[in-house]
Amino acid sequence: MIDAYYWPTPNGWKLSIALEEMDLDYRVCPVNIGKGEQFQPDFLQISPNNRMPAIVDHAPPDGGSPISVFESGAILVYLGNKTGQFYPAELRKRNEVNEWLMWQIGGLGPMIGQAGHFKLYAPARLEYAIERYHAEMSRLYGVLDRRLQGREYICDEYSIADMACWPWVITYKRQEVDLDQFPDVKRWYKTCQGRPGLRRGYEIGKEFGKPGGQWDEQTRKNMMPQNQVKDRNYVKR
Ligand SMILES: N[C@@H](CCC(=O)N[C@@H](CS)C(=O)NCC(=O)O)C(=O)O
Repeated sequence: MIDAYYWPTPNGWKLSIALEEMDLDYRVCPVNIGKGEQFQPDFLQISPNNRMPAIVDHAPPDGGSPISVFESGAILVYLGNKTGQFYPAELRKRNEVNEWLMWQIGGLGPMIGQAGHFKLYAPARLEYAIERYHAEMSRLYGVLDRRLQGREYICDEYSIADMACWPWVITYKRQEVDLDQFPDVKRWYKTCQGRPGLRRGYEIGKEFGKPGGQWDEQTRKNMMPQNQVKDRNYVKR
């Protein structure tokens, strides 16, 4: 049994999609990030970065005591290793999956996140920041589009790299990305969407509410480190 510390957001969906695609036994432990549950001491023991997703695997492959994992990329690698699914064992194939997984973790996710932040959530409209992150996001869409030319999935077969990237591309409409400019991303996006496991994963926790829309005062406090500096003295500078 795996405890899935989760909230339905792009990073959270990576976990729920992997759990469903890999047909794993799990239970959802909701972490309402808008309400600040990522700062609960028990959760910080598992995820010291005060971010979800995280997992606790009560039946780890080595048969030992439960293992906790934070960071979505580390979780996908852990689950790929545990199940032997969507994470090829062969050196060169695994290396490619690692490259594209790390590309998502270090690039696509954070840059789309910043683009969305300045476009949708910043208290003031900052043209420079909006333009900078929109341009970087578009560049990354272009990189993905070129990679997908002549390929069904990001690597030889559907893998944890697709599971990491797809939940960020979902946001394309709100991010004002014209998917017609990236025809191979568009085709890949729809191919992934046709996978029953991915669709089930995307539905997990939809009753908690989807991200987006306006943030209320409490959410702004919990989700913005600059407010945490003032209000909780949690983040120091
Ligand atoms: N690098 C982390 C990022 C996770 C992350 O940013 N999660 C967001 C939701 S998508 C979160 O928990 N936010 C809570 C907060 O900002 O305090 C990962 O890939 O797991």
